[in-house]
Amino acid sequence: MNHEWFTTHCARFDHGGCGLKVEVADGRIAKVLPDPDDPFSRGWACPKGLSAAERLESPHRLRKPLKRKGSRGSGRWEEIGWDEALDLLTSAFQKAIADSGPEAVAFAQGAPKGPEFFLMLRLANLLQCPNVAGTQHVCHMPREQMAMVTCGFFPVADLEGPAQCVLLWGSNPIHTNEEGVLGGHLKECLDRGARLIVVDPYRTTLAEKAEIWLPIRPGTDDVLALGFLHVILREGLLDRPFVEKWTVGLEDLAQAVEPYTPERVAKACWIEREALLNAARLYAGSRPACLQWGNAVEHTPNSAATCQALVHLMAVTGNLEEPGGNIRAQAPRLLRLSDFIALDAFPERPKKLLNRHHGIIPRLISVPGWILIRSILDQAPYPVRCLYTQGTNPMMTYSDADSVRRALSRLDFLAVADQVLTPTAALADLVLPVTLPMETDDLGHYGLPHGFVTARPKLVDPPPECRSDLWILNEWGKRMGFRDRFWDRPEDILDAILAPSGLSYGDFREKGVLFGPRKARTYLEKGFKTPSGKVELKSSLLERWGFPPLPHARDPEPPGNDFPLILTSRKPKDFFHSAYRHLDRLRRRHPQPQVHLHPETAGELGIRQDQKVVVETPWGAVTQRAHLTDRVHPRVVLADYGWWFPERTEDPLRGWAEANLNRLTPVDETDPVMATPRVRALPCRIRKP
Ligand SMILES: Nc1nc2c(c(=O)[nH]1)N[C@H]1C(S)=C(S)[C@@H](COP(=O)(O)OP(=O)(O)OC[C@H]3O[C@@H](n4cnc5c(=O)[nH]c(N)nc54)[C@H](O)[C@@H]3O)O[C@H]1N2
Ligand SMILES: Nc1nc2c(c(=O)[nH]1)N[C@H]1C(S)=C(S)[C@@H](COP(=O)(O)OP(=O)(O)OC[C@H]3O[C@@H](n4cnc5c(=O)[nH]c(N)nc54)[C@H](O)[C@@H]3O)O[C@H]1N2
Ligand code: SF4
Ligand SMILES: [Mo]
Repeated sequence: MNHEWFTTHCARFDHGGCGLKVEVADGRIAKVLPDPDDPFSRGWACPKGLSAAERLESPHRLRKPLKRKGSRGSGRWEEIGWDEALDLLTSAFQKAIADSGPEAVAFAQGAPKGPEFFLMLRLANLLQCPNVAGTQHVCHMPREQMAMVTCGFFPVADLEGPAQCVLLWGSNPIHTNEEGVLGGHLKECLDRGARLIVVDPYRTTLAEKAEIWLPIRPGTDDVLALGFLHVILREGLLDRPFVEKWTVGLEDLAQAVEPYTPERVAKACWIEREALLNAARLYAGSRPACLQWGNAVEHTPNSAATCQALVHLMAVTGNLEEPGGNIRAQAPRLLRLSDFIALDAFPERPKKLLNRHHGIIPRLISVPGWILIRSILDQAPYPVRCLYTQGTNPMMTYSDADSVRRALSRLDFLAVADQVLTPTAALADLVLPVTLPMETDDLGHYGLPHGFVTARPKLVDPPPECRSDLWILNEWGKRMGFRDRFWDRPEDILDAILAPSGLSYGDFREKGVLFGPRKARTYLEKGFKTPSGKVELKSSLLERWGFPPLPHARDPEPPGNDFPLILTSRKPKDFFHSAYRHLDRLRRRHPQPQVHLHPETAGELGIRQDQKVVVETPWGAVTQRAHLTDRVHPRVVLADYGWWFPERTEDPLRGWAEANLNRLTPVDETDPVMATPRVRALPCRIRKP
């Protein structure tokens, strides 16, 4: 037998990053093990990463391009070749553009996976098409954009630095391993003795380890953040020299947080007043301290103000750009994103974005998914007729999933590139089977603000009729008439991205990871990248764009009689959003969707462990199994997200509706700056079916 070991980085099971050692025998992956020498994960990998071989060989995998045969969603397909597939794609898009202009077509991708999102933006820009939809408005952009307006960079928790205290806010890195590296770094940071504060409504393993756990009422992070600021400013716990020299707007901020007394905040957030005081004092009194914030802080219609207030917390405590605080990670030298996405080809882009029509922040790179869906349904401000999606499953991951279904069904043409036949793919006219990690050269973390890129080389051949996203877009782009703006081969794209670093893909593959330079306190030389050159506690940019320049919070309403519980959620530990329920190894760990509720609450409702229950909000009802646990407050329930059933092949839509959390999430109220709908903290009730 011919076999050999290789090293690579785990990819596309989350944002990726753990180092893997892979044995290839006779052209197949024989073994996948954690890589003890990897600089990030140092010998650790989760069950998802270790399922990489099963992912390649799964019987559920798409292996041929499929063209719809019956009516939309009927589950009848014809296998076709790539030439015909690319012709169909090209002619559908060309026809829509010729009839109604480039606004009539759209593209979409969800969570960041690799460089293909940016290549899709390139094609859209060359076409003068502003409609590239994404999930950034609920994923990182509220944090990133509010940081950009406040201090001009995205502050990354420096868990590798000398942090004395970690404030973990709505983030659970040992499950989600944010950007693929934070779980391991956090563990080491705590092992070195850093003190831990956790803000989470669920008593997670980390909450159990924490010195202070604030079991926040879901959706009140804005109030709590202002409460922290109130205590810190009132008690003079701020870093005065930094604040005086490097910030503007302290007086205004002090006024804005003045009403958020510990009493008021404790009542609104369902926490102890003393615990709040202790947490604010511990965080502000530890130097340096880092704030690791997660998705939960950007899942409410007040996402922008919440994130802004959290940046203020880092700033007033002097932790911005401080080793062990929240640093500005420097990217390695790579092709500039604006060049890669051919921004020059479409100067009108900002004006044409649907985002402008909805009056949200002008700097968002993608169109919030629900805004695209509204345009398809309302045909306003213009009708969108054709959609290409890659690496996204909007039927499961966009809010108000029933509207998504209606909108997708209404398109003239939908093409979906995926690895399996998802509920979204089931509604398509054309389904394209993609290659997976280890089957094609790939590069991770390009375009993310963490200061490194990871190599994910090709180790085995893909199934003969699968193609990489880069290949598909590159070939399609040439057929759309941009031969001179695309490449001969997809490998050339990776070389082009790496060229400024002086490395070829082959060199990079040998290195494994490319880090940017590590620098601290760059503001001492150049100031902060804001209009005033300082950290703007009162944001001149938000003001210029017509938004409130200071953070504000909304006191929550007491739960009503009809919906007495509060529903929240988190990412599935053993899956990636809606993906990978088809892998037995992972599915065995988590066979069915579960809603976590307190035994007292279950007792009142006469509900037993594992019983099927209806989870209902004012917007819809789904069924999951009751999981009784005292890790949640009796009035809070935490439901599973992303569930469909790949094994239900008798149903063309694979049971998409039954347990789908996003049939319970509305888009009727959204953040005015970031367009974030209410993803968490929904009024809810639980009943027997
Ligand atoms: N209720 C609720 N909704 C949420 C969230 C939440 O917490 N709660 N989280 C939000 C967040 S943070 C995000 S990022 C979004 C995620 O939203 P999506 O990105 O839409 O989520 P996924 O389910 O990961 O869908 C990705 C699809 O890509 C496929 N895929 C995997 N690898 C590849 C590849 O290499 N190429 C191609 N073409 N396809 C591939 C998978 O099979 C899967 O079907 O969801 C958001 N929606
Ligand atoms: N296993 C796995 N890993 C993933 C992903 C995945 O789908 N699966 N997705 C990836 C993506 S795209 C992203 S964006 C990241 C997200 O990763 P994280 O930022 O860690 O986000 P979540 O898991 O959604 O939620 C984190 C914590 O928020 C808590 N929480 C729920 N509601 C609230 C609330 O109202 N306030 C507060 N303060 N906390 C609350 C939850 O109990 C949970 O412990 O994970 C990435 N990694
Ligand atoms: S934590 Fe993420 S990067 Fe690490 S092995 Fe698991 S899925 Fe892969
Ligand atoms: Mo995300």
